[in-house]
Amino acid sequence: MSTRVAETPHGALGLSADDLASMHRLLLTSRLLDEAALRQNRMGRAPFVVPAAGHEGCQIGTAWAMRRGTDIWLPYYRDLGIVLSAGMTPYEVFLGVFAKADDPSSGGRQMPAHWGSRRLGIISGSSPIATQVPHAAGIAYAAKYRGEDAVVGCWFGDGATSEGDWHEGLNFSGIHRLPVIFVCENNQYAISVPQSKQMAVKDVASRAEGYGFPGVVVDGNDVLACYGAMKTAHERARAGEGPTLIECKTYRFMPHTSDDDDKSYRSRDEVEQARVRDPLVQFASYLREHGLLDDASHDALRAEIKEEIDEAIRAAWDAPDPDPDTALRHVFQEREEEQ
Ligand SMILES: Cc1ncc(C[n+]2csc(CCOP(=O)(O)OP(=O)(O)O)c2C)c(N)n1
Repeated sequence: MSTRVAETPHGALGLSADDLASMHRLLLTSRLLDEAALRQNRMGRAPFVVPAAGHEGCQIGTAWAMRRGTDIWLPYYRDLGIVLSAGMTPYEVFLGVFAKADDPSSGGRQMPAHWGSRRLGIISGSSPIATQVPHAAGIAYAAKYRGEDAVVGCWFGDGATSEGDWHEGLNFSGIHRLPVIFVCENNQYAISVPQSKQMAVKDVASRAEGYGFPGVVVDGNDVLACYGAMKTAHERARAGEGPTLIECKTYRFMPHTSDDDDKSYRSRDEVEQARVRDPLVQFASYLREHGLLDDASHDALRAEIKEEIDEAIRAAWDAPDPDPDTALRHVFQEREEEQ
């Protein structure tokens, strides 16, 4: 006898089987794209990549509560799953990886993974961590002031919460009850520095109390739990009740970047233990339990996405490089005829 949708955990959250299929596609696209980008780096074709593997559950889970075209996205460098959810295509991601002229983030001028897209409402970020937090507060303030319906999503790591910018952004947002959601992807490390050397509290979420709004802890490897927390926060923001801080406990499976050697600060055993809780494996198990996935459909989906990624790599690799004469574009103001 089949379970009625409303009786399932996803049904209780208002998610349909189609929603779950789309979320699963995003999870797999993020993971396979991440692996492909690292291969491009090892082949000498991509100077620098930032792995996202392990974070997909909290990225796609939280992003799913956001509205494309209405809400504003402030991701950080590890947020491949966020920008894919916002609508960035694998081709656009690889334009950035290869620093091509049509890279939507910066026309090939920024480091890869410094996401931005005017079309999608993704606010371009800087390398200094946590600078997007006061930006998010300011954008949310503007939305509230203008009476716009936009909710601002702002993502960052646990290390970002050690920055003054982070505290200032949360404080301002709390005072003005702004429509902003702060999502901490707590992977327990800021490069090599473990959480215990960054803060004297167990949960980042507990810091929200100091700014006068709720802080919640969720299992960042549980896609539906992350979605549920973000959905509640989104409803609060739209109802004028102010910000929420969501802390997703997760883990980064790969080194910090393609230039990092994580063997110097964490054991292989620790990494293997964390992989047991892989958000993709858990989500696929959930789908199987509910009769929404089997081996054949999983294999077919993987093959289809791999082909899409291979094609994106081929097309992005062949795309034109930026014209050296435009190297200073977006750095200094240009005269009309130079643009
Ligand atoms: C203000 C500032 N200090 C230091 C750095 C160097 N840095 C780059 S990423 C990073 C770690 C950030 O860790 P976290 O916020 O936990 O995110 P994660 O990389 O773990 O996803 C550091 C220290 C920086 N970019 N900006």
